[in-house]
Amino acid sequence: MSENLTMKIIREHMISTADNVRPGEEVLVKVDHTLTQDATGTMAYLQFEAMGIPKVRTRVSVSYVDHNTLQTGYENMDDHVFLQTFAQKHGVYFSRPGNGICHQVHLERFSEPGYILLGSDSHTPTSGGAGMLAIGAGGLDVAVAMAGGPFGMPMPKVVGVKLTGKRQPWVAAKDIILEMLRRLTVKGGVGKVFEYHGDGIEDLTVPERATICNMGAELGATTSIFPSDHITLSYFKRQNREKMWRELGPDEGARYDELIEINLSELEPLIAQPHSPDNVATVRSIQGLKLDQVCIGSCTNSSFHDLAIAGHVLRKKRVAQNVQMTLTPGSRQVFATIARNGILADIISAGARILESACGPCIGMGQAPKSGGISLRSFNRNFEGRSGTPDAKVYLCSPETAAVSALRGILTDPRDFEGDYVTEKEPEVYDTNDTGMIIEPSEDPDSVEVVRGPNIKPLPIRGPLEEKMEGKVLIKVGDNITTDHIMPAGSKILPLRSNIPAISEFVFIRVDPDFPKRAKENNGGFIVAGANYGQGSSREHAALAPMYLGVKAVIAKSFARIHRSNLINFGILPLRFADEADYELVSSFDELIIDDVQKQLQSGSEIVVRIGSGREIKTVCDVSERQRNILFSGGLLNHIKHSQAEEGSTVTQSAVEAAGHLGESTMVSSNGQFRPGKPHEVTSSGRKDGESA
Ligand code: MIC
Ligand code: SF4
Repeated sequence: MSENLTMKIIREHMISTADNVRPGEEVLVKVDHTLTQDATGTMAYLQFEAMGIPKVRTRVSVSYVDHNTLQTGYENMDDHVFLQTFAQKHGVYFSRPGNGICHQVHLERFSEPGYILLGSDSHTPTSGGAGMLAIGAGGLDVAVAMAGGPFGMPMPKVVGVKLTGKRQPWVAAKDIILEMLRRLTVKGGVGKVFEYHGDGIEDLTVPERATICNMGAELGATTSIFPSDHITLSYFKRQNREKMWRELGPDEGARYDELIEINLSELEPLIAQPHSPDNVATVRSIQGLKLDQVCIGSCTNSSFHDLAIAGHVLRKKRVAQNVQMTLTPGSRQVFATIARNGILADIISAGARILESACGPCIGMGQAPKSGGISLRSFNRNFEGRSGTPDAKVYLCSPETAAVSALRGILTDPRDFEGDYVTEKEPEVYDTNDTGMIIEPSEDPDSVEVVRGPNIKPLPIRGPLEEKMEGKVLIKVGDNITTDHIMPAGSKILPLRSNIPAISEFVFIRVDPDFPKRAKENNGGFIVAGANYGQGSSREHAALAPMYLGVKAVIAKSFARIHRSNLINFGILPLRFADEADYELVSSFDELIIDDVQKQLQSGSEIVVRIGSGREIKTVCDVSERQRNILFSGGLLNHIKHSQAEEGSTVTQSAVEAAGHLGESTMVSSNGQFRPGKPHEVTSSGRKDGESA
């Protein structure tokens, strides 16, 4: 049967006895690469440490520092030093602060077609631009993968996205993904992988493909992927990693669960309006909007091409007086390249403020707009308050639209730019010297001491699932609640990521400032929500901190994938209204009771919830056997410990057992075996590099 690329990679990595896993049923896969960033990484490594395993068992694991780079107190550098020493001791590569945004650097220096990457960041799918199956997850899932355990996810449906035609000048890759969001919305990708194919993909370089895969996260998708073809090969050559390339694509006439077609010739510049990435309009239809800020950067749009086009537009010109403009190169490699060839000088002369290669304004780490300000950004998320200014209005567009608009001071369709569209050619070979910036694991791990500053607090763990759950509805929220609503980020809160008692004081504060106090006064309780609860980031703190405050269950119309797994991993029941209309029956502060929770969960997926007055509603807890056991134990870490105690086995084996079971062909990479740019022998499927799938 003609197979699509996604299914080829999943099939090769599947750890399962069942041949036919249907979409939605849990599938367990072996993980080849992991990545973490500093805001999720500290917790993930503490969890890995709790499993007692000395060295990661993946083919390659990388720890990046890119989020918490504004150091206004000791906390962030405490985390950086912990991460650096931990990586050296436990077999992990460490990408230093300043080396770039995790997704951009992973694409450049580590990506490998046909492999599975699991990252504790929702934009991990960026490496799908180079033919990887790259999936975002909570830190605990990544910790288990580093311990050699498989990753469980609902078997996705594979949607074929056929690109035809050719873009007009000034129409960017960003406009393709904005078109997807316009058509499908932030819920449209839940449970799906988007696989791009068709003649139109010839029109896209790897970094452009990566932009599309990156922002596929905003569709709620499991991931997005492009084939690995001659365009991928030319990118790998520029990265001095030609030997790590292999050709990989769907079979001729491959079958997809659904099909979407986009004619690139008909596309025009698009923009996402406040406060959701799917609130898409044409730039033309709202042009003229007066701007206060323009930011180019983030893991979506900070590649060489993105900055080169900005340089071309800004050359010998000045940014409008009413606009503050910032520019963030995605990586040191990109930064060095534009510095050497003069593009950076053009951008500086135009008056843009240059920021270090990191997430920066995208996550509210500085550069908050003025009050009520209008900010135009080449980023991927514009949730209310995320910029650091509660009443700012953030619009998302391509670097092309951003640069042209920065000059005029008003939102402008880039096709109205007075000059030609000139794309600077990518360098034949980038600066690929990683020495000292990507630090290799120590060859003498015993001699490395892991440094823990006062910001590193122990991990809180919940007790096992109770017999009966009762408590108040602590908050009732609507549809599309993001993890930024639940656990905000920004420069004040992000430094507390490794200190759960402190960060829990901020849960839901932008929605209801009294939430933490109320949760504590009531010894926890329930959250009631609409559809797509927990969309957006992968931050497990949006489950972990509510768990710390005593939240027992979330009852919602539906959940976003990563957040739902995070809830389970931390022992919070994710309950779905069996009848969505029942959402109306529950109010804030209602007393809810779930009798015999364990029995109910044991005997099926239906869980009956009593509302204080006596009325009953039916909810569904559709979890796999593995997830049910995790919930019984009160979370994944507890479950790992229980498995160990029961079997009397080593933590190493039981940690893996807890998450499923280990296939025979575990990938083992010894320290220093993997070198960016160097080929290596053993692949996850037992193939030799270079052999096609
Ligand atoms: C984001 O873009 O929201 C983040 C910050 O990168 C998060 C991760 C985090 O909260 O640490 C994500 O996308 O997963
Ligand atoms: Fe960083 Fe923003 Fe990308 Fe998240 S979306 S990884 S905060 S640049």
